[in-house]
Amino acid sequence: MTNISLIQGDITTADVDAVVNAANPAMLGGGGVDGAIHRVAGRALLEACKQVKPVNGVRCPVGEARITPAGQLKARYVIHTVGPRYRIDDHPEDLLRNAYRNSLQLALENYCKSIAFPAISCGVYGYPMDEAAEIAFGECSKEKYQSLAISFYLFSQSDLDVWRAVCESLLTL
Ligand code: AR6
Repeated sequence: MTNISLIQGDITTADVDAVVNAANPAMLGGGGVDGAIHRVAGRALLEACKQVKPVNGVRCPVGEARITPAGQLKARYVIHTVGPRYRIDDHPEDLLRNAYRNSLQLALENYCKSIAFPAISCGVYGYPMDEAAEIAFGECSKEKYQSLAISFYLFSQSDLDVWRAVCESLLTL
């Protein structure tokens, strides 16, 4: 998994083509990493999100992804995806895998060479870090994404430690 790196820090500082946002279906901002991205990206990101046509108030269903320009971020694009709510949504593992898959697919379609992910669903949405890390690595390590430099931004040292341990355990399988 030489194209994958783990970084402890704030994803809004990532110098990559696309930053992935752990959004909600309305895609108009929120708390956590979503709030941080919108704060740094500014008004232009909110306006770009509003351009995405909602269907019954939903701009991005759970497990899907949408791409917009990135406003004031260093990145060119924000890829907004919605992870599952761990104890509420059925088959959260499939939905989380879809969130990664659809984000990576959009990055490739838009000629991105690098992409940064937060730990989707691991905050308010309650997904256990270790289970989420396993799903993330499982999807991101696929051959078809080899051309992408993929970084995971973990917010705290303890989150980074969990992801690193999961990554090492998968490498020794
Ligand atoms: N950089 C990197 N990671 C961060 C940052 C940051 N600046 N800030 C928080 N995290 P969450 P979710 C980590 O709750 O669980 C929003 O309100 C955080 O520590 O942001 O997918 C949306 O609008 C955690 O590990 O996303 C939705 O309503 C991870 O990012 C809802 O929260 C994800 O936590 C989505 O919930």
